[in-house]
Amino acid sequence: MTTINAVTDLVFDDDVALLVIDSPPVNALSHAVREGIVAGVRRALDDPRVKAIVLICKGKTFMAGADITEFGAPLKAPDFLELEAVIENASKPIVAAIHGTALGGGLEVALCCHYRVAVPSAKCGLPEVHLGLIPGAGGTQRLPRLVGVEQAAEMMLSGEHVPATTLRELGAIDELVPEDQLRDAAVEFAGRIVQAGAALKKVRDLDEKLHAARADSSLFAALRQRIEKKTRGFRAPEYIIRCLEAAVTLPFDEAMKVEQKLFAELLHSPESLAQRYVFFAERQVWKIPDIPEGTPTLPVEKIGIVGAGTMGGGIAMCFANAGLPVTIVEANQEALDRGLTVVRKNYESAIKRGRLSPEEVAQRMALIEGTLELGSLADADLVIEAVFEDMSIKQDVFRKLDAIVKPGALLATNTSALNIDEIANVTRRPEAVLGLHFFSPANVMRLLEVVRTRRTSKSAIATAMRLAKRIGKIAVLVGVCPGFVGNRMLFARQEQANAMLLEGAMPWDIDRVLYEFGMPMGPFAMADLAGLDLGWNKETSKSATIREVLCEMDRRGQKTGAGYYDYDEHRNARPSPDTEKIIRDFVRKTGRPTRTLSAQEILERCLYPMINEGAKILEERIVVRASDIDVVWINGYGWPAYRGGPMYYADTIGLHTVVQKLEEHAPKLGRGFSISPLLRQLAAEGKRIHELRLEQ
Ligand code: 3H9
Repeated sequence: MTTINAVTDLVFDDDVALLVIDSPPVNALSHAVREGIVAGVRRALDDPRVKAIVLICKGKTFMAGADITEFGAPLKAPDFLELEAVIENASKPIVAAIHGTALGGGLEVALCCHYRVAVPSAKCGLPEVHLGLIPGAGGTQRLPRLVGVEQAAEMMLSGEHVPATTLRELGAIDELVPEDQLRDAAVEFAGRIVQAGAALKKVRDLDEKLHAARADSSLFAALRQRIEKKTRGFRAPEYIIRCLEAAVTLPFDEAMKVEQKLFAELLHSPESLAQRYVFFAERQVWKIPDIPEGTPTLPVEKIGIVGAGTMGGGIAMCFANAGLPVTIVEANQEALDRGLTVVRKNYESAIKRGRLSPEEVAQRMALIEGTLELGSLADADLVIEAVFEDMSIKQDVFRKLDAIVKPGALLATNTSALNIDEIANVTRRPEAVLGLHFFSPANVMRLLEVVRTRRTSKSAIATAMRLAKRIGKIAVLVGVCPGFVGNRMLFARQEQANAMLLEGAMPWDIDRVLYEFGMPMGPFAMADLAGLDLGWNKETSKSATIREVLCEMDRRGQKTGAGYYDYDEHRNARPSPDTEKIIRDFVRKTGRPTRTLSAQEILERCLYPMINEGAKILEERIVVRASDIDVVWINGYGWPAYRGGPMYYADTIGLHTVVQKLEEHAPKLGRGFSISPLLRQLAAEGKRIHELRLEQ
């Protein structure tokens, strides 16, 4: 074995040299890795014994891309293009041996190798789009030459990791090799190449797979149209399409220049900076200062759910999707049947959309059992309560569960706002009680707020966080406060949105501003979707708010065809003259003057109070770091990732400006409004908030 540098070795197997990369955790192509590969390839090329080279990685994965932490400064030589030229132009065959995930720059380097072998479990992808980037090391040019423009577009625009088995069929992988024999099989493959005197295949020279796109003049327009809605506000998807257009219209080297230019532009764009911040923020959430790795966790293999409503059913699907058996308990057969029918319908629509096979759905449904007996939960490891949002009902459920469920098992509530300390206090196991706040639809939304009470044990928290990862959620640990992180900040926004209606704005004026900012919808469209009658009671309704008046007129949202908006049969919303009249009449009765609110005022009054609330959440140590708040808003409420979350956004505006504007608007912000001392302090010191983390 020859050590090239700290992260690469050259190992000889007869006349094949294995260039072994060992740079945990994900073999990212840092400066040291790039340097090691170039030096290793050169050494192998210079060695007359060597007839072929295998590029292979140690650890859990092939190279997972460029080292994102290096993007802040110009890349030190050798850069990607130099490295790739050394590989592609090598006079001896180079074979990439892929396991784990070959992603981004990692896949791009593999595409410069003359051949690629992979184990069937390996996956490949160009996920740069999630970082607000495009593949910038030739991926936009080489991938379409191997798999065709449409497939390449799909991979780059979705950023999805595609199984090696699929890529073998598409022609990007030359051979699949047995799972536990990658090294030997790759050496054997390289030996065969040498024996056969096979050509040194350069992907850049291929052209055939581009023909179809050249012949289809409507391809790119159709692509743009298809992604328009989903990628609104993001810049990278459009740049990916431009690179593909270059691939089919320009010679390789010219098209590479287009890729380089667009990559460089994106690298410094505010969108990519924000998305790279989000990438690391989403990995920080798992790190909890007082709960170190290795904290003992409880085995969780059986789940119980109380309540088969929309939330209960969605939560059951989350666990069944991860292969965990779930028992759902309902109070009566009708509600249980209704709940299970909704679950089945959701799965059936997944079959229709090609997301799941009928067999997979059958397996998942078989994991979900419905019952009317709370006693069936006796041997569950975790029970999640998802009943009506009412403290006394929830406390009653917890009392019963405490008596039935085996000692030590965790009891969780899916409450979105209630005080979980008060729920825990009615049990004899407060240390095993916590909140698991799923977001609706629970089987779709990635966010999970894991709520610790004053008495939740560290082991219970560690167990919940591990379980969240297992079911594919992104979990943020939060403390108890009304609405926790997400809804508490949402309340702050809603209060202002409601107030602005009374000052003269219409629901669609406010929604439009937030939609244009990048949110999937504004507060009033969201209320219509959720149903205006959530928590509304016909008997006690007193026309005291606009919402109450709408409900009294049976305008209860999308489900009744009218709410703040009017809806057609396809649930398309249009501003409602009826609502406008209702609002104007309501305001007139209050005797308040109305005025025209500017888009800027609407934006500031919706977002700055949220930022202020976020700062209070930090002051109160409800989260351990500011970036956790951003993760909540991106994954739970559709805050646009290219704006990095409310706390990150605050820093792009400047805290000084945020405070100044809050002061300016203060008389309109409600009697209970006050500016967070922390926000004031950071603003006065010229500091930033999104990097703030609290010591325990
Ligand atoms: C690119 O390649 C650009 C090129 O086209 C052009 C260049 C000119 N860099 O996710 P995990 C860290 S852009 C630096 O928890 P998993 C991560 O922060 C890149 N660090 O593991 C974490 O650190 P910590 C395109 C990275 O097993 C640790 O590794 N590639 C990178 O759940 C473990 O990560 C991508 O976008 C990186 N590239 O998932 C792939 N990747 O422990 C990004 C990870 O301190 N990576 N880290 O918190 C992934 O998708 C996942 O990490 C992966 C493993 C699927 C590989």
